[in-house]
Amino acid sequence: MDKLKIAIQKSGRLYEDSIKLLKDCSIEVNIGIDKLKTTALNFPLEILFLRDDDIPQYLEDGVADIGIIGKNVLLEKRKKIKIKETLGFGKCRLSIAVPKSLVYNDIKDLNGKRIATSYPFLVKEFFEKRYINAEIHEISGAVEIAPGIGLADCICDLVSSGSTLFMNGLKEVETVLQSEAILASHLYLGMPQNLIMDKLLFRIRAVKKAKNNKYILLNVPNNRLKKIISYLPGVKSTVILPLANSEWSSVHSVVNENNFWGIIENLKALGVQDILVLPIEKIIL
Ligand code: PRT
Ligand code: ZN
Repeated sequence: MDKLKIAIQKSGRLYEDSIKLLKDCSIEVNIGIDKLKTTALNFPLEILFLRDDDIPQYLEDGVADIGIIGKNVLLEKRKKIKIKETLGFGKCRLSIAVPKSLVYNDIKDLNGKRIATSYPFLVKEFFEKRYINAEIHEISGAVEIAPGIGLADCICDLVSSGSTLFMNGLKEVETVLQSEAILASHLYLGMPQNLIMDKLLFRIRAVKKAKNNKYILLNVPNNRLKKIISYLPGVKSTVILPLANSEWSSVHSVVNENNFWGIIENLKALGVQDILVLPIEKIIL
């Protein structure tokens, strides 16, 4: 078959963003009612909708060629698969939390404790590396209620806003893993799957790069032009266009989201005016 098979979560926290990623890559997907699998309309891609926990095994077996899963699931399952790209969504952390009332000084306070988790392997590894001797109880869901019903002394679970822990009278004390969605693949892809995956990766990287950057246009007094453009990295170099008012120029550049506000503050202080900030759809270098 001349298509690349991608496994994505059938429903849940990664579903919407996985579909959006394909759309951002200009891949049109028609999702039928049964939602077991579908074929992209304008790219050689077959999409399989699965439970996230099952995806690593399907990737190892080659039932799916590539898949989108949380790094937490990927590392816990320990299947023989390759990480191809981090995707920047589904961000969360796998954390240890204890009852609020427990006085917690450092990790040694977890010695001898019973800890409930759906991530027994990652927790065991975390404790072993730190010489902590705790009793791990594997449970598959509603981990946060375990201390309240006397099943465990503390938990290790995924946290994003922290409100679930708060509502259950727990506080976060250690981070085991920072996680986000990952694109992973079967170890040995044949042809043309390998080629199609590279094409898809090329698009994903262009989309990711665009998301992390903004296009900015600003009006700059000519006497400070040199100084101002030294603050603007641009993709290759900054664009400078003359304005009708000969004392001013229009400057166009691309600025990374991470240091965006710092750069804007510096530019304002140097007398830049009329700053326009535009989203970028794709960056292809
Ligand atoms: O049905 P299926 O098995 O496919 O889905 P699932 O129920 O196992 O997974 P799902 O949809 O809950 O999560 C899929 C993936 O999303 C996870 O493997 C993570 O990689 C990622 N992710 C990101 C999260 C969270 N954020 C998250 N907050 N997964 C789960 N949670 C849960 C957490 O377990 C806890 O119950 O949300 C609660 C905590 O959230 P806050 O905001 O209250 O801290
Ligand atoms: Zn799951």
